[in-house]
Amino acid sequence: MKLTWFKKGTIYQIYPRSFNDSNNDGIGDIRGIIEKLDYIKSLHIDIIWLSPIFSSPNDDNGYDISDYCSIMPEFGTMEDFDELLKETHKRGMRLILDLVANHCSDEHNWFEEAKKSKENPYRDYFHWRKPAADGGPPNNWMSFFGGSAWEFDEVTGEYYLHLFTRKQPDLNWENPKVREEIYNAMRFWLDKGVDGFRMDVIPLISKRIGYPDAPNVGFRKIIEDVYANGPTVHKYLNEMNEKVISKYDAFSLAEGVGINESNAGLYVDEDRKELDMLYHFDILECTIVNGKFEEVSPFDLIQIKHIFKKWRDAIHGTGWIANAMGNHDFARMISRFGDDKKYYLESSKMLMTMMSTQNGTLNIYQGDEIGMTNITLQSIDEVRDIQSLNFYKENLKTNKYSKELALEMINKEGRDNARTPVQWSDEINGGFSIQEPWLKVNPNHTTINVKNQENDPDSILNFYRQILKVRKDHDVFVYGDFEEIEFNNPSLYIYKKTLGEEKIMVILNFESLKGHFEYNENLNEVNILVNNYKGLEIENNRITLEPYQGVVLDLG
Ligand code: TEU
Ligand code: CA
Repeated sequence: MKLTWFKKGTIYQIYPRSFNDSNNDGIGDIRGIIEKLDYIKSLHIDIIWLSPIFSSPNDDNGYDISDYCSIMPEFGTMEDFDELLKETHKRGMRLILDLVANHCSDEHNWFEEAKKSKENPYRDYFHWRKPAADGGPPNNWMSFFGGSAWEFDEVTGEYYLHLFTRKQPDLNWENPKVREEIYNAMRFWLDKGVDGFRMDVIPLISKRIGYPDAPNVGFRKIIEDVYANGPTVHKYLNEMNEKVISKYDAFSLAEGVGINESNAGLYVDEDRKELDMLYHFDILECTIVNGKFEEVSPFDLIQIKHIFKKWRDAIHGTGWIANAMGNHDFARMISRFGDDKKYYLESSKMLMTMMSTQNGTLNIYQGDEIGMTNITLQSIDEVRDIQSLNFYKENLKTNKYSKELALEMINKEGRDNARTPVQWSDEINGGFSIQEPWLKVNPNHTTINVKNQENDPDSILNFYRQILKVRKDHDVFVYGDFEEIEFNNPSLYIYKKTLGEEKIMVILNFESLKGHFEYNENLNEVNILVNNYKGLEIENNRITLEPYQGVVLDLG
């Protein structure tokens, strides 16, 4: 296994709209990010990933791009971006952008041309099909955000494909011109000195020939078997690597939607020269049985252990993954996996201890470093996310759930939870902006905020700093061989990791009760590297853990 800067690196994801508003118009922006670069650096971050910053009508907050080589005016100018890149590099960090190449905006010039006529030179940039015999959509494909994945276009009498909203038409990757356009956009940013890309829904770019109907199975299975992993996906990723990425000191991080442990290697095995790493959805979706808002299952530690194990095995020695417990598409990690009330501090730090000691690149999402929690929006008027709004609208038609319940479901799993403005201080709007922000600030900003935590040595923020520094100093955290202890223990997660002379043991208690663990060696003398409590009860070979206690012991 080759050791590289991006493998050992810690990635910090910024959702620019919600990060920091420098000109007080209620929307986060690039200058707002520049203001906070020293803060990001203080977390021992190596790589910053920016969610899309390109021109966009914002149907899906920038994931609907209308010009790949421009900056969204709300976020600033190209000069602002150049300065951000320069200032990031000056601090020894890297910057990657979010490449949304499966689809663009319906307001992109390509689509505006394409819909003019069947003969238009841009027509073939998209997927157009004749209506079915009854005039309905060409097949039964459903959009990720509800409703048919096909939209009828009156002018030419055909349907176009959109796996996301109707304002996000899918690009036709079979067309070499489309691929060249995307590669050129990549080159534009790489030539500026950008260090790589996070690749949005990249497994979806190749569509199945003949657009066959999806079978009647769960949506996740449909994604894997029908939407993702199409027949030409590897050919094009290989081409993209050869023609673009490999020419620069840059890397690619794939959003692994529809990728499972059996086909992951095809995307990230080093000798295949496609992508550098991927993050999978198994942890992120482990409580979601099928649909986003429905069938939520309780959190289960044994399941988490299985997921980490299966991914370690899948790519061991050949490929690489990134690990994430949260991002802009999911509710807040502490609210989903920890205890955001009584053991708020302890469980936040314990989860971070688990994440920082897993093999793989670590992905952190803005605000998780201060333990930001879910928000309770009071009415549908406060909801901003298109996925939640579509779910609500769809439900009004079907009346499957009461309006109150639908809002409750949105509050539990909706993406706005992760998108509320970052809480910098206890001031108005959490110090994000003086102007009313585009999405409500969590009222708990009066207690949960960066400023408070800066001054508190026991804060989540300072714990993140401490453990990320330890991770940086100990390669065993990232590359160590993993040995599972008491795998079937449903309350404790225990593992040893070894790399050369370095040897650590991680013990994590996932319960709000004390936990006990007996080891086959005397532990009295061991050095404690990380601990989310002040002390640790050790008696010879027996350890007693406090609720949600997590420790890393140095056995070396
Ligand atoms: O997400 C793709 C994706 O699979 C998500 O739609 C995911 O299933 C869902 O959000 C979980 O609730 C990417 C982006 O991360 C997301 O923000 C975009 O909306 C989407 O692609 C379309 O570009
Ligand atoms: Ca602004």
